[in-house]
Amino acid sequence: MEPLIITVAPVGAEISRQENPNLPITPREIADEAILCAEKGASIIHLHVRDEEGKATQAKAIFQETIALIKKNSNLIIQTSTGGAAWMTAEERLQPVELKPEMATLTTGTVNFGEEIFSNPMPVVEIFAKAMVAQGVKPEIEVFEVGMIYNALRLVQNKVLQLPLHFDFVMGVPGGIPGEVRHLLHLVESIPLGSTWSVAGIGRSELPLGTMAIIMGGHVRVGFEDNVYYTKGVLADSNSQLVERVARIAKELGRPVATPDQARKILGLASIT
Ligand code: KMH
Ligand code: ZN
Repeated sequence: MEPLIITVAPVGAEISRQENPNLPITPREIADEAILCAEKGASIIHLHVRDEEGKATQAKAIFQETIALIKKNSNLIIQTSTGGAAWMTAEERLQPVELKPEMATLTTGTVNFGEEIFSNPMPVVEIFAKAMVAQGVKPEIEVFEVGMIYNALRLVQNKVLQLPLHFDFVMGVPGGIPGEVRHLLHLVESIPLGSTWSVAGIGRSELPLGTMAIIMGGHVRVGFEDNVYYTKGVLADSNSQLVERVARIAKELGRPVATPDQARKILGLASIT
């Protein structure tokens, strides 16, 4: 099996310090956390940023500052969010792609998101996909529901995107596909042969689904964006604690953990250092 790519999603757009006081917020805090995660085995950072008040923002300048700090002390693959927060406009969400990160997320459909709607009509998805292709940014297809796989494949049919695609199954969002193993099996069976995939289990599904992915040859995303607990009722001290656990389980199961350059090779990224 190829080495395991661990993605860390340390911030997200929705989590606050009320839910976990260890949430990194400023560019410096996010970068410091990212570097610790890299030391523990992460090879990709799925990046959201916050403004001075701690509110989610897609402002290019804050992304730029955070990315520069991360790159100074790590070789992490930068994957900027284009999901942002559900209340943002599409124009706002797309801004970080102009910075030409190695990767960016591309959600290929609309989904209920707790009390909100995470809106991604296909014309908007197509604009996002074309912007990524134009900037040489590899999309990670964010799948909150099985239909989103087929929407992504329609973009391939229409020659907007090319195979092989890399999918991330975000499972357990209230309103999206539940974080259950039977659904993970169905998602994996639904993507074309030669695709790569990772799973981001929300809340208590993070660990079991991540473990399944290690066994099945997929990849794993962990971090406070998805889950702020280490075990039931016990908050995680840091994102790196969650990364370290996945790396440890992978090693126990005989799966090596990818370096960022190994991850670049697996994902077909151009920029092997
Ligand atoms: N915050 C969610 C509404 C992404 O980063 O691409 C969307 C999200 C997905 O987090
Ligand atoms: Zn995100």
